[in-house]
Amino acid sequence: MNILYTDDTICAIATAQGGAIGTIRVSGKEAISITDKIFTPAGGAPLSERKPYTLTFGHIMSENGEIVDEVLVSLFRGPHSYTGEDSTEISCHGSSYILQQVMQLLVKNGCRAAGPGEFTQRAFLNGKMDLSQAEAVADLIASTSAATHRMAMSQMRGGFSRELSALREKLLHLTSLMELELDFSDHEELEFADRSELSEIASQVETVINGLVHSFSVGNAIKNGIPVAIIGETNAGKSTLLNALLNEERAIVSDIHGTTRDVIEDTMNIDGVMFRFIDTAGIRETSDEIESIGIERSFQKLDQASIVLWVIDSTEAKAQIEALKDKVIPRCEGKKLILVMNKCDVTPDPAVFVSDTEIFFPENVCMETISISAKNRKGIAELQELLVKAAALPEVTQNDVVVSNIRHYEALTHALEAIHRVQDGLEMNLSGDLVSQDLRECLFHLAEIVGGEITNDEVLGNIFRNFCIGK
Ligand SMILES: Nc1nc2c(ncn2[C@@H]2O[C@H](COP(=O)(O)OP(=O)(O)OP(=O)(O)O)[C@@H](O)[C@H]2O)c(=O)[nH]1
Ligand SMILES: [Mg+2]
Repeated sequence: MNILYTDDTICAIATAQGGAIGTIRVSGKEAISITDKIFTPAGGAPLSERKPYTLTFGHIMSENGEIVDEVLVSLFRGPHSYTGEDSTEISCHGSSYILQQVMQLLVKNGCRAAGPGEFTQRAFLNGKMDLSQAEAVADLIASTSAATHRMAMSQMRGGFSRELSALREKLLHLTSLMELELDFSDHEELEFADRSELSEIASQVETVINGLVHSFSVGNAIKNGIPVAIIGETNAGKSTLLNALLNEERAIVSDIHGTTRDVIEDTMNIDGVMFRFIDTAGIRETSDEIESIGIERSFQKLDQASIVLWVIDSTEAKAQIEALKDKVIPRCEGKKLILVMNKCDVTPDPAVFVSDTEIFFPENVCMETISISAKNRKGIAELQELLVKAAALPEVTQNDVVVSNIRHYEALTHALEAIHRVQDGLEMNLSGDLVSQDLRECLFHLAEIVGGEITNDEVLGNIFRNFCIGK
């Protein structure tokens, strides 16, 4: 699909199968005239002579004069439509046979069947919304919880875009001050904005970008689930615990040490909070190359998680804690760590271990202990309660700007690096043209998010490919 090919008229079924009503959208220069060719109004003028934003009842007629369906057609004229072009929406009875017949008639009369996201792509290209808003449309359709819905709604309505445009204003102001300095730098008698004022503006910009970058951990947790790494020695019962938490035999369990070689992930909603559980390869000394790679991944997942379930076989608790504490605990700084004493069915009194072991917990490791039997599903409900408590995601409202899209996060991270260089440059009294270069880079990365003139076809293609057809 040529991403910038928007001259033709497109059509698509916009509703899911199986409903009572099915809607077909048509958009493009000839949307109204093509719809007129297959639609006979029950009375009065053809669509092309009607006012926009009206509903017209009538029939879709087949080529041999048979009635395909009784329908309602809504009429929109560009630029005041979703795509910014002339559009119609044909509401039929929701039979997939009828919908296919109407699609075929449209195509025979000059429409092209739309690819995924093509309507929203046109809305973007016609300036109805920026790229971050277009992406929010997809998020809104995919939203499955109050929090994902609120984030997408705020982004689609332009909350994020407004924040970015305020940043852009500030940066442009800063750039113009810098450039003034450059233009007149030969005139030593002239005074320019003093650099502490420039630093102040740069620092305001830095604070906002930094806040946005940090909001991603919340946004990502809401969208993709809070990452919970399940780690521990081999045979501690990690995979058994994963299966218990997911209530499904997801991972292979066996009494052979080193059963799990690769990372296994799945999400589960507990009390309205989405968790992403990550079972990992058991940590032990090994000469097996593949197992070593698996163990490396276990540590990567531990680093990326916000909650860590350290599963310990309580029949050998003390030894297991001693063996791993130096590898695990320092990596848990800033995270919630839950020591899961497993196999409590075979250890009658598992209350002793932690106090019995000399462990140093850095101040910012928040640690809890719980005894369970993953195999007998004992203590799982209590563990779930602990998890929900540990999750403690802030309440997101429709007014909050929370970054949840990895593309935006990456662009913001680059913008943050650039503004840090600007700040350093100002502090070190670097020449204006060097600082200006970094300022322009910062602006460039912010513009990537909303899709300025620099956005290339490949980026657009990647974004809209993931949409559903008809949107
Ligand atoms: N008695 C008892 N046995 C358990 C419990 N949980 C797990 N097991 C057993 O412990 C053995 C290892 O379980 P897994 O879940 O495969 O352990 P793992 O930690 O995933 O092991 P690796 O993948 O090798 O790192 C299996 O034989 C399980 O049936 C439990 O609560 N009580
Ligand atoms: Mg396992």
